[in-house]
Amino acid sequence: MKALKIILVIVVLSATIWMGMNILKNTQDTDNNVPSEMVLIPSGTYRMYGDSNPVKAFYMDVHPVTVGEFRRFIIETGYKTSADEFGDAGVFNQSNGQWSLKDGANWEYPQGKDYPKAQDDHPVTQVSWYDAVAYCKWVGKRLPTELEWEYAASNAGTLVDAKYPWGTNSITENGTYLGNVWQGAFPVYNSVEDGYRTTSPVGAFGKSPLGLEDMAGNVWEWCSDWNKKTMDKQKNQRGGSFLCDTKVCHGYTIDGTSSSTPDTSLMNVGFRCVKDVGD
Ligand SMILES: [Ca+2]
Repeated sequence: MKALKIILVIVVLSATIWMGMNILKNTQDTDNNVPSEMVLIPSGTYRMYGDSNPVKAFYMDVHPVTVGEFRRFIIETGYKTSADEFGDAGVFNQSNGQWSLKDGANWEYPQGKDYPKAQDDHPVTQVSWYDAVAYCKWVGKRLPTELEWEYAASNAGTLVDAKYPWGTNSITENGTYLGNVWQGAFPVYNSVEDGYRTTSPVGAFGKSPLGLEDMAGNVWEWCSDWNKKTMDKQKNQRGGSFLCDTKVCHGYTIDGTSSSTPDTSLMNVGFRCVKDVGD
């Protein structure tokens, strides 16, 4: 009888330990520690510019940093953006198709003070690379490398033959646009078939399979690294913007690229942050 009790205790203890180990394993697999409003991008290998690169797992913001989020940063830190230091920023005139530096244009008034304020749920623009780095640091994050950005856009390397982060080669599905880009004759006629002449609220066009929003169109996004084609004079940008027309600028593909000097602020460039797993 005593032996039977001992066997029973051993069986119960073993079952408890086994269940505990499985709960621990499942917790690790699903990563319940994903920060709010971020997505876990799993580790893997990704080919970019002809080289195969290992990529460590990281967390990425679901959407570009919004005007509302950036406002909190400005209010709480008193930070002065590059555009506010210079007193002007780059604005694109959709009537004549010209870029120019416009007095007073900044993160709050991306088209200048004679246009309405940017809405809180839209991606912040008119931010330099320095501004983007300062914001990410303030929230305990960092900018993604170009490799990390493209790897995330490709759904962690699983989209092999797709041009776009949603997994197909078409910008529309059943007649509905899947990203905020330019329709019409760039640069002078924007037919606004997708509903937005400039920026759109983050997430208005749905999520990628990994759960990321606005990885194509809406605004270009700063990356952390220097652009090799410009001999390290400019910083990389990814994702394309509302000014991208398929016939002229096809930047909103997974591998579409752009770059600007780090002090540049433009009305179609924003950013999102990433964070290392375990930080
Ligand atoms: Ca549009």
